[in-house]
Amino acid sequence: MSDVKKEKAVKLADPVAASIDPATQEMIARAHELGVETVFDRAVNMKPCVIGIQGTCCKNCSMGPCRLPLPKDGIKEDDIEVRKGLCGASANTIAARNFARMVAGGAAAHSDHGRCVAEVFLSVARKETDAYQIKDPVKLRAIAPDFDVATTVEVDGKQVDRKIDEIALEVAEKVINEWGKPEGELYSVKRAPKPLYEKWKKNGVLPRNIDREIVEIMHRTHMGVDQDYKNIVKQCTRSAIADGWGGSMLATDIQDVLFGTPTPIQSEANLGVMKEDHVNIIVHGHEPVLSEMIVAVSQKPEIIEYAKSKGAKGIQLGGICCTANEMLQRHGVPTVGTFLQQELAIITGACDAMVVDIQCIFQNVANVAKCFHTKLITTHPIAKMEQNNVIHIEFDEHYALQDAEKIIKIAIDNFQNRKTEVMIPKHKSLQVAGFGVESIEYHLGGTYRGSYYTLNDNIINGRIRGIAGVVGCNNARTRHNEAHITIVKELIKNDVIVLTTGCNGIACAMEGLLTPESAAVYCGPGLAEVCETVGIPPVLHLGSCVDNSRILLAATEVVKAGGLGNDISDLPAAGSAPEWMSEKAISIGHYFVVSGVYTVFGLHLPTSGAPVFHDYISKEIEKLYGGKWDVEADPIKHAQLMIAHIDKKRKDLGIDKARERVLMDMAARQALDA
Ligand code: SF4
Ligand code: MSK
Repeated sequence: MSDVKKEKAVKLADPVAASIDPATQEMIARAHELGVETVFDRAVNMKPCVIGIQGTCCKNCSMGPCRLPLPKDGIKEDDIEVRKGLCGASANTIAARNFARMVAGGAAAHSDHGRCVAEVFLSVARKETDAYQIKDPVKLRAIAPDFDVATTVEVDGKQVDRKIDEIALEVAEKVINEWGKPEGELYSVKRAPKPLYEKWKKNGVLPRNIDREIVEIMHRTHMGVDQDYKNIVKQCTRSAIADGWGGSMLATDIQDVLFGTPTPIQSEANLGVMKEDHVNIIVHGHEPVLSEMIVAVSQKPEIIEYAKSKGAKGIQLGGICCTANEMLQRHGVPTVGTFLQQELAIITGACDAMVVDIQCIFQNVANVAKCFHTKLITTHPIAKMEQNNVIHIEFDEHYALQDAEKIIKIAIDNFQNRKTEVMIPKHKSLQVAGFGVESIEYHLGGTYRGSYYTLNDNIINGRIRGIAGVVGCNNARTRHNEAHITIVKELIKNDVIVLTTGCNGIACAMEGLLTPESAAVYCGPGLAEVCETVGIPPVLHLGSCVDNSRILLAATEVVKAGGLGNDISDLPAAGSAPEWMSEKAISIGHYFVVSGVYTVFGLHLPTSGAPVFHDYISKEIEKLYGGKWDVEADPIKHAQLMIAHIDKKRKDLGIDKARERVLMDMAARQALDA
């Protein structure tokens, strides 16, 4: 049936060693039974390149690849003179160039996603499409001032609200300009705490426009251009800020305006959400522009009737990766799985169509789909596949509903073509997702003060020890979900509240950590008390990869609420990507770091072959921005590093001993600030 049986001496993954998740283990075993190869098998058969892991292989010109492994006896004083590429590039230069190119790749992915959403918003504002509407005019009015767009106008000497259509058009034109405006700086960098903005200004890293910063990385890392690792890091800092505080933040804001700002919503997660007697449509990727339409069309009575006419009981939508997070946070569509479960969803035999847009899609899903009846549909002009079983239906926002209907009908028509016995694992968990800056304020803010004061008070009195942003992918080089779950459990056990996005959010959902009830089971007494009092989970799911911008803005709100210093770097907070794999993760990590966050990555960082460069981003950079990189593969040590950092910040703030709840008045807050 597949490649596995054809090839000789191919090792198969041990399901239990490959994942902590029982549904995943069952499906890996099922794949072996059916002879279908998955990423877990490929990971045991192909070893990664050691020099690539160290970050010191350069292929930026055809005199290379030049490979500079770390000498077994360590580096010497004259390292940059003796360990070098044909052009003389040192290990530091090569590792910094590779690192910067990863930031460029990640920033480009997030920001091009943002551009696509901004283009749809402009079409809506220009009334060129009626498939989308402005679902959250309140959010549009709230963000308009960030773009110097007035929300009121003077009439007869009085200020009255401007029409929402006028605001939309003006904001849309300003937003689309952020990718290529010829002068000035990005509007949204001013949303950062003032001291952070001043640090960026002083260090010359304020982004000018989004595209330019990415292009400049590609130029500066071309053969024979920038050869000073510190100067290269400066540019990747500017590009990372253009991602987190630019392209990603714009994507999040405009998606909220168009599709609605998420509010907490209940759903389920894991492969067990698929239903044997329903048409199962799985949407995978990142951009909600398509998935919003799929959700809308799948709920139409005539479409449900059509599904029934083909023998199905209904339509079951499900998501994988960040499209899952987008559909979950706004509509409660259940999550089928993380990045590493995409092939497994097809192997259930019940996936009638997998619809993909952009990012994190394995090319091998096409090979797996060939073994089943599954229709694999690509929808984005920049993301096609070479296999001949893939259908391409290019999604056009001007005909959004028609395109979505066409796709859903293909899935429905395919329901009767199932050929392999269906096996859907029973495992699924309840989850509450859909948190954001606004809903954290609602749940954890004082009702009469309407801000983050209650959260801050609970941090000051020690019930909440600190805040962790734990995000990012899965990686087949490590046991699926093990580091995600171990780290998050260790943090909440120690009263650290966790903000999550991306595949970490999905992993936590699968483990049942996104329910308020989990607080009593897994949290330390302080965090458990807060969660039980306000009815929130100890792990707050803030959405997709671009929604890491929500974490930046939530941290900014905590700073604004007072009592915890003047900048993000003063907060008892830390970041983590336990099982990272993508270039986007490196861009996110870097914008966390240069926003003042101590950020720990699991597995390894592609910097170990250049210890001087590694020291720069993991030590010296803290003096410039207040945050720094760290790397720790052991999940308990990883969490403990974060907790130690949080405790250090508590000590610096003078709140390390204040374990009893003290109601803070303004004078007390100011005294803490002083
Ligand atoms: Fe080698 Fe220099 Fe070319 Fe890189 S740019 S491949 S180090 S010669
Ligand atoms: S989907 S980038 S594997 S988090 Fe955003 Fe998951 Fe990482 Fe893709």
